[in-house]
Amino acid sequence: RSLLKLTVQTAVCAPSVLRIPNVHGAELVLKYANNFPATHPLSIRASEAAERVHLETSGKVEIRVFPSSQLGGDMDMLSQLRSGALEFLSFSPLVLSTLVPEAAISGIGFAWSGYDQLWSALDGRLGEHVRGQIEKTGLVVFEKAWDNGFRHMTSNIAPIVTPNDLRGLKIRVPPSPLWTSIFRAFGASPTSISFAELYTALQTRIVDAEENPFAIIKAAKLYEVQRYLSKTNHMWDGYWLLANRRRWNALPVDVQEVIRRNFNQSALDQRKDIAGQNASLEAELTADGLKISDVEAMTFRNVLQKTGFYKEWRQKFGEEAWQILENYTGPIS
Ligand code: X2X
Repeated sequence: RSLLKLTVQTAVCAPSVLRIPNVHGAELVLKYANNFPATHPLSIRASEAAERVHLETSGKVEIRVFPSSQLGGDMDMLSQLRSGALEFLSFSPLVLSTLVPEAAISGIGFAWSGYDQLWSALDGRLGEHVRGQIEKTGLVVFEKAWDNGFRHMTSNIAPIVTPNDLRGLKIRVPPSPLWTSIFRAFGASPTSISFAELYTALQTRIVDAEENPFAIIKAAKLYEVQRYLSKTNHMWDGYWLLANRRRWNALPVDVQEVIRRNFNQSALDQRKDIAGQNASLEAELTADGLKISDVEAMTFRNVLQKTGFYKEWRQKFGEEAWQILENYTGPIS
């Protein structure tokens, strides 16, 4: 079945058939969602991909974009995706680990020397391995991961400069065991809160601290409710673009190709956006009122080593995945 060819033939043979009942004129209306602000490059580039799909299919395929947790918190969106109520979802590999434990491996603390190493791993064997695990759960995952970024810690209380500054700190983490585990290892008091509730949780002081990449801190205006930022780069997080398999398999193969190609392309565009923003955001966030400090990353990593954090996660991820990771990063534990 080919929707595109079918449309062309229909157009040639019987133009009147082109009056399609849908108000937008699309034959296929699909939904895409994420938890990012609409102004973040992830949402902007996803909308661009949807527009290109619309154009390339001559208006027959419309992908409606729902940014900013409009369809619910992380776990709600994941269940909508699994049930088929939602066709596409950009999802953090760390949060996905509640379903696919090995997906979180790219987020292990203080593992990466930088983006070159990270993208070669995710575009290479590590990404392939993780996508294989994701597909086993019945989801479809596109090849190119999107960037969220290297994460930094922010707080309302005091600058976080040494690992000791984390002791007893009420810090929000996204819902994922790896996140809770890393902040417990530092003696902090982590609480899992969906991104949709983060701003309010900080504003009402349910928590005093959080951690996110520059681009999110900017786009979600977290500087309005936080005073200090420490450039910890403690872990990387990104997004896989997931699809519901049943809904995906129901699409004509040529439509699948157009969607996959355009979203993979937008992922690469979005990586460049984040790289560009990273260069200027530190100055912007300072102007927004955040007091920014540097940290000695090694002192944090040493704590993780001493508390057995790496040992524990190596066991959880399994030797195969860990070896693939270390082939890119060099020995971590
Ligand atoms: O929830 C977060 O902090 C965010 C937006 O970075 C993720 O989706 C992991």
